[in-house]
Amino acid sequence: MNELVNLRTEGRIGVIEIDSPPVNALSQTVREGIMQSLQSAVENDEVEAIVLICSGRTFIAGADIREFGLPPKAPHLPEVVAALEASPKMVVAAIHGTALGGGFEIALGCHYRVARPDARVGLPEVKLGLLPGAGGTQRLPRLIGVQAALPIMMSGDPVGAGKAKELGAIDHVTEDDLLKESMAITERLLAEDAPLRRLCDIQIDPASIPENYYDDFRAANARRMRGYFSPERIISAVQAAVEMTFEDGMNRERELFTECMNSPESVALRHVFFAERQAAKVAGLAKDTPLRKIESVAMIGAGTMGGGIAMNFASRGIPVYMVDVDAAAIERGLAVVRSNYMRGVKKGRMTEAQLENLMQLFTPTTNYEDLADVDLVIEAVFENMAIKKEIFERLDQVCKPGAILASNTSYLDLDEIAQVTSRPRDVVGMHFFSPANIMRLMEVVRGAATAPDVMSTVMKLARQIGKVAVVSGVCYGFIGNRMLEGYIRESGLMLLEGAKPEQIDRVLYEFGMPMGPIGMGDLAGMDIGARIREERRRNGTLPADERFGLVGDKLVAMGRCGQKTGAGVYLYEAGSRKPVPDPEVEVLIQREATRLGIEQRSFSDEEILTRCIYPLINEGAKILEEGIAQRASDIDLVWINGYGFPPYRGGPMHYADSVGLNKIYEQICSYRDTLGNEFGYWEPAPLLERLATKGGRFADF
Ligand code: 3H9
Repeated sequence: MNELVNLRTEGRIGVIEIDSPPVNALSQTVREGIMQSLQSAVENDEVEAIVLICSGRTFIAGADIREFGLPPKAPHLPEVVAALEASPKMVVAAIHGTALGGGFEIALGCHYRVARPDARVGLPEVKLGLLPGAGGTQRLPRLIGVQAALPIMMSGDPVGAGKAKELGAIDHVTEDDLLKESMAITERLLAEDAPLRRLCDIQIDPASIPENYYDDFRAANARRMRGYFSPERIISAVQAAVEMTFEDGMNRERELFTECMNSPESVALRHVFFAERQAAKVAGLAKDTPLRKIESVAMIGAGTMGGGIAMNFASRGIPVYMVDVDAAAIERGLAVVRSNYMRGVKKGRMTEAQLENLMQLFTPTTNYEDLADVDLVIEAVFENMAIKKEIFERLDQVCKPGAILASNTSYLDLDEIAQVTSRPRDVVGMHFFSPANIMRLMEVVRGAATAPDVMSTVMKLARQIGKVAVVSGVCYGFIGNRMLEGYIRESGLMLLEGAKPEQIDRVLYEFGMPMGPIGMGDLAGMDIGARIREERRRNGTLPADERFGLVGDKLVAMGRCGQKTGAGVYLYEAGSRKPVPDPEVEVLIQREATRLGIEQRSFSDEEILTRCIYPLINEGAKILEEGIAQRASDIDLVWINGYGFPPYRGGPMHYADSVGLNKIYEQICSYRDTLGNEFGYWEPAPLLERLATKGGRFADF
């Protein structure tokens, strides 16, 4: 029918086949092709029923996201779905891979659905800040009930074919050849004179919805919904499916979809979607760069970090050597691993037998000679250059040629580490974020000498273990921690200047961070920051500013390291994570402020926000210009996946673009003039200044 959609007849069945790589997204050409094929099939007297199938790796993965924001072109997707549903001849969807968003909505417009066992269906629009806008909010509740449909739309997670069949979203699951079996089922349905099941004809009985259902649902999903725009609109659309006629419900869905599409949250989330796919593309790495084989891994350092990292590999069946200075240290580390996996058992995600099988994949050893054959070694000992160098010298002696030698360092100079080996080409940074078995981010640090095949292997491996990998060049703290410095520094300075810890934390929480910077310090353990500052004082990289990290240092000296000691900036009752403001800390801060001649005053929420977030952006601009990050969207991913920056703000660089770089530049200059710039804290990044002057955006750099 056109170059992307084909119609052929097989006996009395018309087969509409979509072939639009990579994921059969519903571009205008595909929509038009479906309409034309459907019309021809309906007009063709030889055709009695239609099977809709896709070639390539998947069924339709949704509307074509690249078309969002452009002027819409007919035929619109809701019309295509309506045409399939209204077809006088039976239409059966044959699903493999993923039927997502508009793809699943197309399937819901068909009269029956057949799927392969490994197929998945879902409505992930919420992840793009949208709602299903081609009838999904109206048809799915009619098909499987509100209580099954709403959670699918709210989580956006796909449902496996088996579960979908149980729910009634799929009619048949087949292991056989999908097309043949779908045609056979269609023949059977024709022979049985089965009705054309049109979901638009179903009415939902309002009495089937329990009292307070929507409020209870909101309360249960409050955390997931916080700050997001579309979830409340998804609920409204589903309510419309119950309370209105199908036609009115569709109109309501359209209104709400348009609101979502125009929201800054959706623009930000769509940016994140493409950012994730862009990040995998590494400058100077050819697509066909060979990969090294990774079938075994060794962890140097079996502490909490090492254990967390190792779990990523074991969970994918890759055996891991756990190396530490003595057996007791390894045992402690493995006990933590076991207890982490045990949580999965308790939640019903795995059986105890599976846990035992996983534990079998760990081999404890204190002997480096055992690492002679491993494909990848990851060093995760604490941040001390001398110790790291010693370890890499040992690894250089024992590891086979071609083994990848990685460091999990979060601050140190990877090139200096690489130079102690005879093979700096094989050395790379794999910087995981804590807890390493959960956090999605991995900074892949590309050293001056890191070989292309090491980069491509680690990028691919990161994806295999479910991480979002972002390439960083070598600098102090790489992308994420380098930017963190200004954020934390300013929160500490504002404490000295009179801001209350709870106000600072509230402002950042309300901005969308999982918690504020002060609470985060208490959670992470303030001794960690204090130790880093001590090391930096020694090597002369800490600003000569007595205020820098002062509150933290004082508290740590008093034994107040944060939650783990029951007290940090806040107090914590035994067994509780709830921060309680402590008047004693207030007195301490006031005393230090007086000693340093700092006048205490009150702060507006706006000032707290900009003083914390703008240094982040300013540092991001430097990182971008220096080429430490490949692109602004990579920086966004680091902050979203490593530090909990709210995805619906698109990451710090996208947020900056949305605020306007001129506004940010002016505010930074104003802080420079009012707060002083003795230590260079408020020196605007040259790139920020340039872009601000010409009305540019980071996204275009
Ligand atoms: C929607 O449907 C709205 C409707 O309700 C209402 C409308 C009125 N469009 O992820 P991958 C590209 S909203 C355009 O690496 P995988 C992607 O950018 C939509 N392009 O593959 C990449 O391109 P490149 C609801 C898309 O195998 C390439 O395909 N649907 C789309 O790991 C490969 O992608 C969704 O949200 C798209 N819809 O995963 C589903 N999808 O090679 C979004 C992908 O140039 N998609 N691309 O970088 C996915 O979740 C995954 O892509 C999928 C495959 C699971 C399908």
